Amino acid sequence: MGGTVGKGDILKRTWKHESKLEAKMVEAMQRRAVTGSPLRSLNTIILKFPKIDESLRKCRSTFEQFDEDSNGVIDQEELKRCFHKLEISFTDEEVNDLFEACEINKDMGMKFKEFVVLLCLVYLLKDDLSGIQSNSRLEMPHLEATFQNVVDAFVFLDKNHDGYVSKSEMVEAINETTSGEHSSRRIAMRRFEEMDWDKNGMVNFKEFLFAFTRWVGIDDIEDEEEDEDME
Ligand SMILES: [Ca+2]
Ligand SMILES: [Ca+2]
Ligand SMILES: [Ca+2]
Repeated sequence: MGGTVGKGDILKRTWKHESKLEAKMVEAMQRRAVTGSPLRSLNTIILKFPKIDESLRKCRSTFEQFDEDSNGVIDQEELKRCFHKLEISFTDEEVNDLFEACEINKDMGMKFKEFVVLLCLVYLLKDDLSGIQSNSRLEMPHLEATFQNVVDAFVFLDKNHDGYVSKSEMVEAINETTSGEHSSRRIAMRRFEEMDWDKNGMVNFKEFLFAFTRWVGIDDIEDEEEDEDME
């Protein structure tokens, strides 16, 4: 089997976490992984793309609602009021961390896609972050189901449950799907490189989310290249 988890994964895992938030993200993901993923193949995820896309698009109205001055971005003050309405009471530090985690320029505010990523991170972390009561929900049931699908997809790919998707895990997932077609490794590599933003050889949940939103198609059309390989 070509998809075993190599030594490199273990070395990279000991890298210092970028931030407290990233550490929380990895912990949360490891906890979710304990119960495993209901997904059995990459295809089951891909089949869900249209539904996920539709559900994420519905967030657009939420985004517009919180973009109070309708300038196309949500700034930090608008976000704080947004969290307030969702009954999430983050500290300023946590809001800062979230902005940083999503690599959002604080002066510019966040665009729709970054908002989706941020909400999904909040969903993942809602059991950990101080501001969210254990009984607090995002009040968006369809969205929670969608975010759960995304988390399941990540857990499916993260075979060794360390909170990161490594290159070999990606190859393994693609190989299972395509039963060893010779082009599959190349496709897996390309998918992986798309995901691994900071090129550190591991994909964390945040990187996965940004790639995922692109795959399901909530991005602007100009970003769509020859993406037929997944089908
Ligand atoms: Ca705004
Ligand atoms: Ca892993
Ligand atoms: Ca990375």
